[in-house]
Amino acid sequence: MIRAEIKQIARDIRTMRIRGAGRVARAAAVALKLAAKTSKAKMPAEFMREIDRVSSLLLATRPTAISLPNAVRFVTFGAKQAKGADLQTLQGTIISRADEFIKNSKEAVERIGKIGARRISNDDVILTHCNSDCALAVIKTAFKQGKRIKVFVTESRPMRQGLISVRELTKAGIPTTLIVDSAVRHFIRDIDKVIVGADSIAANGAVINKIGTSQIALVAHEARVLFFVAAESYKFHPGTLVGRLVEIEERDLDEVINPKRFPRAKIRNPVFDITPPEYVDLIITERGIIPPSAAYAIIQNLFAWEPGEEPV
Ligand code: RI2
Repeated sequence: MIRAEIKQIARDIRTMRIRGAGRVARAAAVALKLAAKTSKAKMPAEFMREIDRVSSLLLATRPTAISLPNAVRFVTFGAKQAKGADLQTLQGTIISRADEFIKNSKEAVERIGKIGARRISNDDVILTHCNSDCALAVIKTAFKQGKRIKVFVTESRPMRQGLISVRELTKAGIPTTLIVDSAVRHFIRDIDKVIVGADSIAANGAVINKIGTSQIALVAHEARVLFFVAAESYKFHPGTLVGRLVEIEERDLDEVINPKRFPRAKIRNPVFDITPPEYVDLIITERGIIPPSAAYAIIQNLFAWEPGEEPV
């Protein structure tokens, strides 16, 4: 039996009450910690079965952001390795790994803000898409450092998470302009730098992010405007090293429009797209700034797995 609070976290991730690849990952760590803390299991094997069930529930919520499986893997790794450990040790391991993940994740966003802010100059006009804590950390840190900047934010249909960014940026006192997604090319000449987040980054440096990102990258490329991605290292996708393709989530059609209004039309709602590495100038991670071609090395360094074991 999975506890109601844990099921609620999974539901909140699925319905996007909890959203943003980093927040989703941290929520998964919280859910696993809760499962470990409240478990009534009497035996280690029973406890690990419960943890597996909670992991599967979490992993089934959203398919694209690799931050979620990477978080589950990080939190459960120690317990899975601890063959023969007693129940208390296993519980303790899950709880401390969850705390560690959450702490590391928050610190990573802060570091990305500081590292990325160095790439922002006075009088820069920045464009961001959707709502990414990492991208906004860069912008807000630069502004706090006293850099005079202005920000354009795309609405980000269908869920309009751009409005969250507008609220956050204006609250911080940053001059912000809201535009619809299709206005990017119209305004691109006013923009110095594009900064977006990522849900997954493939071994070849391709960036999977909110639908519309790749169109913005194309427009930026054409206009020779710099295109930055801000992402923690747990957004890098280990499976892509062995040829795994990243699944692009397609969500409810109701998010686009009530399908009953157009009964004869097919409606599609993919919520992420893939920006090829050629359009990405640099990736800002908590470990430093890398070109997209270094994604392979990051994945190799960070995600160790046993020979024969499939990466996530
Ligand atoms: P941070 C979001 O996905 C957006 O695509 C955003 O760019 C990305 O996660 C990364 O966000 P969704 O959950 O982790 O809105 O930087 O579908 O906050």
